Amino acid sequence: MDDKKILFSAIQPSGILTIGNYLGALQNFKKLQDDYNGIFAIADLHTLTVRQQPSVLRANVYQLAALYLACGIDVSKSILFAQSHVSAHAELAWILNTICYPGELSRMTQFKDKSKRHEDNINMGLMDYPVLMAADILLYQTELVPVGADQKQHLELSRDLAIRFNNLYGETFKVPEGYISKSSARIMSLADPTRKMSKSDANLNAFISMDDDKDTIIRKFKRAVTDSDNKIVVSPEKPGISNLLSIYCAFTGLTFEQAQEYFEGKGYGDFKIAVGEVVADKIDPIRLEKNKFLSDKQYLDSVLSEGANKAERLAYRTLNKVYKKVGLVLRNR
Ligand code: ATP
Ligand code: LTN
Repeated sequence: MDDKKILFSAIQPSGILTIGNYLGALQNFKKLQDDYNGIFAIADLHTLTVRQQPSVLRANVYQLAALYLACGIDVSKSILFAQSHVSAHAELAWILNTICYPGELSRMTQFKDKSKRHEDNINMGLMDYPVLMAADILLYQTELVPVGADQKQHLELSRDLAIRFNNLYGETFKVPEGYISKSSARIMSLADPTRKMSKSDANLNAFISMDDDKDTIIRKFKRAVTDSDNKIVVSPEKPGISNLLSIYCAFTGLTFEQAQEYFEGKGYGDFKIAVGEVVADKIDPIRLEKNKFLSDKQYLDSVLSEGANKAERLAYRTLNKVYKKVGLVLRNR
C-alpha cells in the first residue's frame, strides 16, 4: 500500500444485488480505486442479523465476490475480502460497544425499519449492526466511505464513536468522511417510487437485479409505476418518472435537462423501453463476466484469502493500538 488515503466500503451478501446497489455503491468503487487505497469487504457477519439459509448465504458470498470483480475491482490495486475472515472486526466491535449507548442504536431508521419487517426476529445483532459497521471502517484508518444515502446515519455514528474514543483514550482513529454521489444515491422501487429499491423486496418487479436479462429488464420497466399525465420531467409530484429519469441519467451520463429535452414529445411507453435498453446494455456484460468468475471457485477462494491476509495486517495494527490504549495486556508472540 502506498501513501494514498484509505477508502473502505462493504456490501452485504444478502441476495442478488440490484441496480440500486450498483449505482449507489459498486460503480463508485471502481471510479475511486485509482485515487485511493481501496479496501472492499463482503459484510457477511452483518447479513446474519436477518435470518439466512446457510447454503444460500454461502452461495451469495461467492456471488458478491464475483460481482465485485466483474464490476472492475482490481485486486492488484485494491483489497477484496470477507469480513468474517478477519476476526479483528468482531473484536473492535466489542470495544466500541463499551462506548456506545442503546439510545443511539434504537433510534436508527434502519433498525426501526427492519424490526418492523422482521418482527419475529428482533435480535441484538440487528440493533448492534451500526457498531460492527463502525468497527469495519475505523479498523483501517479509513478516510473515505462511499455508500448510498441510506447509510448516512450509520456513518455519522462511526464518526461519533471515533471522536468519542479519541477523546477518552487519546488520538487513535481517523474520523472518516462519507462519499455519497448525488445523482445515484437513492434509486427507488419500481413498484412504489416512495420506497428505496432493495434487493430483499418480496415483489420481484420492484427491483432490477444485476442478474436480470434484457427481456426481463424491459418487462419490469414497462410495468414500473408512473402517474397518469404523459410528461417526462423531474418533479416531486412525479416520483415514478423522476426515478426512471435518474436511472436513465446515471447509466448514460446525461444531465436531467439533456434527458428531458431528448424525451420531449415522446410517450411513457417509448421512454420506459429506452430506459430498459440503456440499463440492459450496461449490465449484460457485467453479468456475463460475473458468471465467468463464478465458474472458478478456486480462483475466488484465492482472491478472498489473499485479501484477508492483507486486510488482517492493517486491521491488527489498529486493534493492537486500541487494546493498549484501553489497558489490555498484549499477547506476547
Ligand atoms: P437489503 O435489502 O438486504 O437491506 P440493500 O439492497 O439495501 O440490502 P445493502 O447491502 O444494504 O443493500 O447496501 C449496499 C450498498 O448499496 C450500500 O452502500 C447502500 O447504501 C447502497 N444501496 C442500497 N440500495 C440502494 C439504492 N436503492 N440506491 C442507491 N444505493 C443503494
Ligand atoms: N451497512 C452497509 C454495509 C456495510 C458497510 C460497512 C458499508 C457494512 N460495513 C462499512 C460501508 C462501510 C449496508 O448494508 N449497506
